[in-house]
Amino acid sequence: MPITDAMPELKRELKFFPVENDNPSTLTPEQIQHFNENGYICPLDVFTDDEISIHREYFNQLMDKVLAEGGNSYSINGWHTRSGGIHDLVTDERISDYVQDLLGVDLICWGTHYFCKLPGEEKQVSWHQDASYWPLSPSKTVTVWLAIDDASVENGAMTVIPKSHLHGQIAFERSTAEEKNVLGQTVISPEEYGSAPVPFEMKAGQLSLHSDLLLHGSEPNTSDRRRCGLTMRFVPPEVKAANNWNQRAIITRGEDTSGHWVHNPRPTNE
Ligand SMILES: O=C(O)CCC(=O)C(=O)O
Repeated sequence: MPITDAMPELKRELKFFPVENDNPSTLTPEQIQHFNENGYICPLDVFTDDEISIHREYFNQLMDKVLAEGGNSYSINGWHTRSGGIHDLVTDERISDYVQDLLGVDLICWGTHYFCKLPGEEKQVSWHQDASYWPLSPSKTVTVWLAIDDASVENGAMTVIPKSHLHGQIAFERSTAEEKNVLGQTVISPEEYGSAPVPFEMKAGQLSLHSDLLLHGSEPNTSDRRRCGLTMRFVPPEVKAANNWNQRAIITRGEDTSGHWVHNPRPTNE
């Protein structure tokens, strides 16, 4: 299948924009150079064991509710506008400090999604570029992947192809049923687009940062340990969204200088 345009009413500019920041406040210049050259930074420390265990307990309660309603461990998608606990994570100053060094002083979070692989689960996340799924332009989303549980190769850590973000949009196919893909697209032969795959092995409470053009995916969880991560998607105000995706935003730092994004305050009715 050829590359399709997820955003017919707005022509998308899909290429990597290197970060230019000579005076980072939290990341080191070497980490920013690594992001530009490889498309990611991993791992970074954020939450203590005590802090992340509170966020884990919060997720456990959300998931109990979702499972009781017939959902599954991937159903908690886009809940940042209705869930105080997720709102608190995306507005955490330590996370904003990291993201600010890549995207600037004005930050918008437009999406969140828990990817929770249960012990022994057969589902995978097939190789993909986030930007191919999203009606956004230009391709400047940085994803924070926060480890809610420890992530290792055995329990299906997210794995990336370094340098693949430098190829612009890469052709993909619709995933087959046999793949058991959590999502819907598959890039064939990812190894052609960068260096050897790197698994993001992390301790709970650590996070990674990746470009929306970086090829990544994850294998089934062959262990008896759950692997849950929360993705949080951040953009600078210049990024525009189609399909009303601008309605789901939280301005997490600074202001929306474009006036495009609709800010959702912390929900009070949880
Ligand atoms: O958590 C995973 O296994 C995949 C996450 C992912 O695909 C993403 O962050 O876009």
